[in-house]
Amino acid sequence: MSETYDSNNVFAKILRGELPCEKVYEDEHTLAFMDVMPRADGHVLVIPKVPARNILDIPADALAHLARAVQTVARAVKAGMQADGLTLQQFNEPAGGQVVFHIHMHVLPRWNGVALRP
Ligand code: DGP
Repeated sequence: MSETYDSNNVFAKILRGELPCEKVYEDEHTLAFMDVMPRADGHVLVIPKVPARNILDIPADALAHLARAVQTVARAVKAGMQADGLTLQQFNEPAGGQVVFHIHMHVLPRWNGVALRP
């Protein structure tokens, strides 16, 4: 069963303007900003503006908006970082590696022969 949404998570605070972020993209439904612990140069996080903990509870329309924004950001990151490719990652619940409990997609530019930082 999915857990409930906690509006005190750091990404909710970023959305409310209570914490700063390095914004790279925003539209009516989504926000994208630089990850503070980047595992690659140009590591961006994309989040929906609606409160959703992870893939288990996000409404379908918000997921569709998120997917569209991820594609927009991925294209911009690949071009802007002159990357050879991209890795998308999204973690769900502590057992799945999730640390911040507002759904987010990692957009990681990749270069041939270059590993992600741990
Ligand atoms: P995870 O839930 O496992 O996807 O990890 C959370 C990610 O969010 C991790 O890559 C670090 C990043 N992060 C955590 N706190 C902040 C913050 O306050 N600001 C930003 N920009 N990123 C954060």
